[in-house]
Amino acid sequence: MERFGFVGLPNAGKSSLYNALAGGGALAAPYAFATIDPNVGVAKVPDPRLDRLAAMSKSRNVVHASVQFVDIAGLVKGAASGEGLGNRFLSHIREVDAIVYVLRAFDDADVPGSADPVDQLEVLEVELVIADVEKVESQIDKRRKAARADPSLADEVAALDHALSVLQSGTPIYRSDLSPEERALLRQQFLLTDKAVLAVVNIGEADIGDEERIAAPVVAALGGADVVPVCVQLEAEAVLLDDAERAEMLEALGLGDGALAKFLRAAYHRLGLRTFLTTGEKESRAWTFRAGAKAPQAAGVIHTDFERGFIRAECIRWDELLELGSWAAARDAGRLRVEGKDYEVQDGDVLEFRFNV
Ligand SMILES: Nc1nc2c(ncn2[C@@H]2O[C@H](COP(=O)(O)OP(=O)(O)OP(=O)(O)O)[C@@H](O)[C@H]2O)c(=O)[nH]1
Ligand SMILES: [Mg+2]
Repeated sequence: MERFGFVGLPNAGKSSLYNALAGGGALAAPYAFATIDPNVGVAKVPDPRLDRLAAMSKSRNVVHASVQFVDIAGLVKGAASGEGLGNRFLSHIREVDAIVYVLRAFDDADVPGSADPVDQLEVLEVELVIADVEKVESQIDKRRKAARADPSLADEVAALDHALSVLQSGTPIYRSDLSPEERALLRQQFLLTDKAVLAVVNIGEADIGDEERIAAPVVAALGGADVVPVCVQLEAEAVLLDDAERAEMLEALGLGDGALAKFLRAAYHRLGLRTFLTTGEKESRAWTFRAGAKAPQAAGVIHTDFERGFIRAECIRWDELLELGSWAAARDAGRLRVEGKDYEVQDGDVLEFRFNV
């Protein structure tokens, strides 16, 4: 399963965010390094399309897509050279597929630390960039030597050179001008800043309603990344309530289905993950595939036999199906498309596979 990791200064609210997503379990405390070993959790990705299809089919079982998230220890200035929890912490970041910066914007006299999210982002990026510079420097001569014997490695060396100059100017790879081809050549280095990135701006309760203004400087600093303002404390409290109470509380605050739902959807998307759906009386389910996958690969998510023996897929968009009322009605109306092995599955497709093994 794909994972994203929370990266932030001590007391930014990483463990509180973890608790909000996992329903508790992590120590959240107003002192630095409350977290030492990472907490790993799983969250289901809210999907109103799935809920509506399940209602249509009167499904006995509903299965959401899910993602894994890791609450990592706080990072401090100098971490790349061993300050705080140093390298131990960096190795935990290396293992995740995407980074979620948790940036504190709430004021609380009882909780030490900066409440300026852009300042924090800078500290975090500098540490990750320094670690990457060291990594590339340690590899580049070896690869250059190898390229002398094997000229096919020249492109990789060029990519490392480019990466090094970008990193040395203080720019993380994720917002550099490195091409997708260069990034592919760098993948085996597992650089910390060569990952997908999102940010959660942890706002105070008093700032609900003013999220956009507070998040704006982070949006500007991160360029294209998803930035989701969340009042983490409140979401962590809300998750402990039952569904009705929770909905009422979020409604009263004007938070809709909650900032967490928005965050999870953004994280899922940023990881390159997409959803196709299956629906029936027994079960409605959201299945995860990688953007760009063809029909047989998507079938393989359900079962390897489906991929191996793939014949064709019957397909309709979720909202069209909903409008028609049932799979049988869609078939009768001639609205089920028949797709072959070259079909690129789209987010929100409802599929049934024909296979033969
Ligand atoms: N007032 C307020 N306090 C918060 C908020 N979010 C977190 N806190 C408090 O801030 C303190 C630190 O939160 P944690 O979630 O433990 O922070 P962390 O980022 O995991 O910290 P480390 O594990 O030390 O790196 C806790 O006492 C939380 O209750 C918030 O939105 N508002
Ligand atoms: Mg913590």
